Amino acid sequence: MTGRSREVDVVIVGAGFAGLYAHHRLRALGLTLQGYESAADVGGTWWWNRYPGARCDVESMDYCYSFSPELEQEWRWSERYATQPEILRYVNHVADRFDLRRDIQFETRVTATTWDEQAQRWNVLTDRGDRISTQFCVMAVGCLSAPKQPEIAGMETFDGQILYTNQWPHEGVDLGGLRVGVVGTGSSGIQSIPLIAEQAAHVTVFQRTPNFTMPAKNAPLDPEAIRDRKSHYRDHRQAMRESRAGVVVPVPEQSALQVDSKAREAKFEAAWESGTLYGMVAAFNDLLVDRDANDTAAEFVRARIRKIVDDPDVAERLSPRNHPLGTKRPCLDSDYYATFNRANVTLVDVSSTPITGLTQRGIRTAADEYDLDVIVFATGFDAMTGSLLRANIVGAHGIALRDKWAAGPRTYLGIATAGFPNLFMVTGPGSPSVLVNMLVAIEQHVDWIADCIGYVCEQGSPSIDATLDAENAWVDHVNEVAGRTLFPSAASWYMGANVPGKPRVFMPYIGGLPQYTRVCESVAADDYRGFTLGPRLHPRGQSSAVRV
Ligand code: N01
Repeated sequence: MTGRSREVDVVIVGAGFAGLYAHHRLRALGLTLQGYESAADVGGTWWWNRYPGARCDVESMDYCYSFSPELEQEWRWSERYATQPEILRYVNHVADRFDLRRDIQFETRVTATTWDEQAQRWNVLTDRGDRISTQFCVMAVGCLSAPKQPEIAGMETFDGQILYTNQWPHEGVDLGGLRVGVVGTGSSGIQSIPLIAEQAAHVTVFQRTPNFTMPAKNAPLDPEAIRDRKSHYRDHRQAMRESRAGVVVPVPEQSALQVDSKAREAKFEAAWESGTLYGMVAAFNDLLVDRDANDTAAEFVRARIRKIVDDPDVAERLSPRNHPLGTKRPCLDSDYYATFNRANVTLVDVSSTPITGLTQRGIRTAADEYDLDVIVFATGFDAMTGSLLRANIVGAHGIALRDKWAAGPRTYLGIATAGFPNLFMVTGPGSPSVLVNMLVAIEQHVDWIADCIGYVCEQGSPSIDATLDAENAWVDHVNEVAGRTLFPSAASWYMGANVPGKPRVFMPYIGGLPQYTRVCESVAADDYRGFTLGPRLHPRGQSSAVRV
């Protein structure tokens, strides 16, 4: 039913991995829930991103929920890196198994979220006319779900078909015999280009920034390896939680500059062959903090590109030189560099000759015009803040989140932001989020949020809000830790640099998952240090949410 007015304890925005787990966890507290999801079904990013080649770059057996030992035993992944359809099947299985669709209204976007000071509650409006009053809001909106516009002139003039990797048609697209242009060489472009090249008559890749990508070495999962993992899954999950990036990677102890070139080469070689996202950056302990050390890794990858790509000019154009390895999100690929050896693939460097616009027939650059039947934009997202800001959140004293964050996001622990009581962000800016295995980050956040809501209810208080002092100290810490690394030197989406006009602030927390989790746990153990409870509106125990 849409267009209704009612009251609940918690509104959960989003039905991807984060939103679904929030439903599971908060329902167990006996709270009344209302979920909203703009897509037609569950899955979040995996519902939208259906482009050819879309698959995860964290290993399947790590990129899944750990909250249910039964679930992890019964589900069987088929490949080392699962495809988007398989991940979506998994999400649907979880939704069915735990009856998680019950409180979710699909094809409904939250259009306004306003704090009512008097009632100490949020009023939520949707594009289908729903008006709902809720004590708590959990924003499970994803870090990479607000598509970024390509900012290219003349989009409406093109006579052919325009496709976006992040809104790929569900029925699929037959690119056979067509001239296809692909704009963008981040993870989405790098995954899709090899498959598009297998179908299309010709593919022209418009590359502004070459990216570092490593071979995924994807393969079917060995039944013996699955059995082995399942026999000690619980221990493995614990090891994941205790690891810096939420995946078990040996902790490097040596500097890249303290070993001879032969030993260094051997380490990089092993990392390259491991087919893991974190292998290269974790080969030595100083690759993300020392430019000279990083250069050794970057040069190893460039040498690999020269080895794979036949044409030395194309190899050079594919070679990243304007940012240290790992400071823009690295990619895992299947045959990306080798794809440029195909006769039907052309690489166009649009940093030296920028795209000036779309024309009726294709894409015009400062140097040439390319006739195309289809243009695929793999141009990315307004990362980390875009999906939160489009919910038009207005907090205490009528202050809009958009205004509060005009100079960049400010949060306490990446979970809360002062002046927006009872509003929780799952993997918000200022938390490890996109730098770690998202599934581990999501479960840690949702568990913390559920405990916090339980605490507020127990206290009989209508609200909880981060203090400005705690938030300022956390933001300083996030910046200070980032400042010790090479990350701020890259024009990355981590920095907001991919969206014109967006403030340049390093958004995720880079201190590592274990350190971050310890801080969250100590905050909770210390009666939610850095938060204040709102004055009781009713006698103790009578807040509108069900007591736990
Ligand atoms: O987006 P991106 P994405 N003219 O921002 C280019 C996750 N993910 O969708 O670098 C020309 O990385 C832009 O160029 P530049 C993962 O975290 C995961 O690929 O700004 N080019 C860049 O090359 C990933 O990092 C998976 O100079 C333009 C590209 O478009 C994140 O999502 C799979 C342009 C955008 O790359 C985002 O990845 C997919 C313009 N006007 C995504 N505007 C896996 O799990 C933008 N570009 C494997």
